[in-house]
Amino acid sequence: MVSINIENALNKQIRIEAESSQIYLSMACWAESKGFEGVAEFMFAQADEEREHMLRLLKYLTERGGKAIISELSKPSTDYNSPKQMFEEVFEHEIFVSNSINELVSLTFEEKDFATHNFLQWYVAEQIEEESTARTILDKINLIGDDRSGFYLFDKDVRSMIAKHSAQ
Ligand code: OFO
Repeated sequence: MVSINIENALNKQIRIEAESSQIYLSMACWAESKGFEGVAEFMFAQADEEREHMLRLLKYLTERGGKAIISELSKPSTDYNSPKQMFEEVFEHEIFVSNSINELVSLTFEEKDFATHNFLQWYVAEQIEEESTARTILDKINLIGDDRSGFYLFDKDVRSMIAKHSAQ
């Protein structure tokens, strides 16, 4: 059985993961509308992954005798100035999520809930992975600079990162 504090914190994280999925879905739509098909595919895959993260939390909470709450979600941005600005937002968002996971882990120590602590280790590792992916993509964008033809290759390159990311 989880404590009420852990239940509330897990529900907060369920909402954050669901919002992450919406954010990436919105980014996928923007990328598609601008002709960045590889980026759009990458974002659709990210949105699916975030939904999986949400479901994994929800199932764990239910399994431990807590009540999962499905709440309303904030509306994500629908417009971006450039792929660069969009991926900067991805990076910032993933740092925000990592901080939230870290707070949750620290709460499990306070509550002496070592089962939830173990469960959350998967998320700690996943966040390292996601921050690193966003950083790699931003590095690529910075290398391209203003070279418009470079964006064609960039788009293909980002598409190829989908398989690698989900295979891990
Ligand atoms: Fe759920 O991993 Fe990103 O946010």
